[in-house]
Amino acid sequence: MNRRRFLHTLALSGIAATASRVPAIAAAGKPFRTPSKLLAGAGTPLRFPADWDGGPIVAAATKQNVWPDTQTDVWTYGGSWPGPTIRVKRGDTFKARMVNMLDEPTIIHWHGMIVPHEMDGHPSQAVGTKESYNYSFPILNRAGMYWYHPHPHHRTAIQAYRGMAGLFIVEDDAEKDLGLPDGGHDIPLVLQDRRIRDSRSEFRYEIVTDDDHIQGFLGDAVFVNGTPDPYLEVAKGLYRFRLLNGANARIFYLSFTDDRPFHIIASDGGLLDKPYKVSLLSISPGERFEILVDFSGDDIGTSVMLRSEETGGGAGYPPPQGAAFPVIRFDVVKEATKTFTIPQTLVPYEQYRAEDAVRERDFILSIKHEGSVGNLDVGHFINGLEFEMDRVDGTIPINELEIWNFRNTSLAPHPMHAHGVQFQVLDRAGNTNLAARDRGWKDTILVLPYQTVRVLVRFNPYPGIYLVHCHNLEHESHGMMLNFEVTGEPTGVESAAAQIEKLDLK
Ligand SMILES: [Cu+2]
Repeated sequence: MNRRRFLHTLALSGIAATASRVPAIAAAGKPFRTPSKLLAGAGTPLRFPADWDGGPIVAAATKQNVWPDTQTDVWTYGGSWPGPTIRVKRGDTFKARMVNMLDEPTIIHWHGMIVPHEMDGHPSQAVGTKESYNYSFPILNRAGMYWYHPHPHHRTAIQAYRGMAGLFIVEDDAEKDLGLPDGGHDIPLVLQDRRIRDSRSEFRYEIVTDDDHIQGFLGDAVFVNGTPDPYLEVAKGLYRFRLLNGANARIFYLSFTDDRPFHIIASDGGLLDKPYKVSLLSISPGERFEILVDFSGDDIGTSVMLRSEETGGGAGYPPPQGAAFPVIRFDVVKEATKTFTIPQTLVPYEQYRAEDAVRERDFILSIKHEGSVGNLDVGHFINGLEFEMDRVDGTIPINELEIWNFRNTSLAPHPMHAHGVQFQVLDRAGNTNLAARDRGWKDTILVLPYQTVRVLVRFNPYPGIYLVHCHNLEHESHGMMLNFEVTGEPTGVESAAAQIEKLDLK
């Protein structure tokens, strides 16, 4: 038994130890439909969203060939399933116009991007049918993969589920100098799950069971870049895969079917200081990781599957979410025409120190569930509060380092996301020896059941109203979100170049 299997066994034993505390979630997770044809060598070629053309980003109900032979009702940005990929360079000014052709309000949030409040997609900025919103902001962020999705109050979950999401990729010189795999060896992988109807005419979205309320909405089919049963033909070489968990609620526990190691090179806010070798990586809704995967030792004609493993659940462990399932198959079909190597080091960055923090604040994460099994009344809270649009729940002086304690007192995991900032993990369950997945710049951090994760946070350069919320979109839409106001004078907003210099956002 290797170490990972042993940990899973421990996790399973955790269920028994905490069974009395987990009445509703113990049987959670529909068994995942296993697309066996993936294993048989068939499937659907991985699709790639088109690059954004610079024109209006129109949110609208459309029909798309999600499956090659079927028209499916989805809501899209720019008529693209998934949304068009936006590529920008650090220091540029990004300008775009969002046009709402849905029958309900919407607004775009640029997840992970440091932007002025007016550009952030706060739900109070949502615009109605046939209205538009103009965005313009300098690109301050480090090179990395960010993303954009809707953020209207109560409707984020359904709009994202219907298909509104796209990638926002920032490039910079520090990244370019590393010579990482590029071109056809630089592949985005957007992971999502859906419940599908037999007719495939639309995706089902019905929040019905206790588990739907407590765990969030879990699908019974997985999609990568919107592709069902996906496979990708690869060469015998090194690949950079950029992973986004764009699912509403599902946490993926990724490994390869041959347990091969791979290297994590980047997290939410871009490149790490060096590559970290792992063979299992969990990714929760809203998070991004970039990994290097080497196929150079594989024989042409062979395949390896990226899968999501089953987990045991229990206190301090990932929750059970059904059986293991395949995510995407890689078919090794040819020799590589270009050779890439794994860098020894990546891009250094300022490491925050706990002793420099000027205050701490608590975010108590809780779920209220009352009533009988099968008919629970469920609420999701931060510090006992549900979101109110016009209530400001805290003020944070600009440019002061704080320690935020995310204390999960509930039986569900919460991927906690802050707007307007990239933060760093201080410790998880008191352990400052961080796993690779907790290193680097983060904007979304998974807080497991009954666990405390502490992060170091400093807002700069923009004052204004921002949000902290759970990125389990059902939890968020049920109100697990607070407003806070960053106070003080804006710093360094004369120009993007000046801001980058002052912030040392390497
Ligand atoms: Cu949550």
